[in-house]
Amino acid sequence: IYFISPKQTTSLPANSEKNYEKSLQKVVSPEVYIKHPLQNRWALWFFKNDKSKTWQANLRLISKFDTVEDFWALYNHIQLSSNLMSGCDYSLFKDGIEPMWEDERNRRGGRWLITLSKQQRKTDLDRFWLETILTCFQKELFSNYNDDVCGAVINVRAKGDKIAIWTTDFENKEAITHIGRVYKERLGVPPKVIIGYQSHADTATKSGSNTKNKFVA
Ligand code: MGP
Repeated sequence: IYFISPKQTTSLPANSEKNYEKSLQKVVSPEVYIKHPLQNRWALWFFKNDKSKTWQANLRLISKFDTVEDFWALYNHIQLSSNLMSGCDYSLFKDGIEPMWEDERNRRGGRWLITLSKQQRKTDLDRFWLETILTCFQKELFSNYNDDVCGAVINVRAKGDKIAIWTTDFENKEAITHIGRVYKERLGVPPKVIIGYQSHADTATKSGSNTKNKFVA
């Protein structure tokens, strides 16, 4: 990154605006004035549990962004997950995909689920969620399987918080196992701790409290 010293600016040709702009382009790196684009445009959603309304009516779009700078501006402006009331969610999804089972891109999909103990809200919740978001942004991490990623969800719950990455096709074993392996590694989950992948269809129709795993990592 180069900066213009006062000396340089005064020595620029005073008569030509074009020349001035050209000189400026030479000395100021684009890094300084161009925001860093993300591979996708993302939408952040918020869910607040109001029992008088339907599940879908409780879901609100907060904002969309497609640069690193706009993400941090938003992230620094909103509450940390650990400060939210129980029953709330954040969902971060690629623009055009609604954060619900019913969306065309989620209908046949599922999620890698991280379940946290109550104690982990203090120690792990916020950093796991941020790491989940940054993992989704980094295209090269999921390599060829990036298109399978739909988004990520955090559920703040009294019984234990949950974080998940949602993918589009529960039959795409290759993509799912790759994403699961990378995700587990990124969070620093010890190898002996098993995480599970469940289809939304199973989650939506489950009768007991546990949905069966289609895959584990
Ligand atoms: P939840 O908020 O995902 O988990 O689902 P929670 O609160 O920990 O509950 P548990 O059942 O996993 O223990 C709670 C309820 O919200 C579901 O049973 C559905 O009624 C509703 N719900 C959740 N999701 C993600 C959806 C969705 O995508 N579409 C619809 N229509 N309802 C949903």
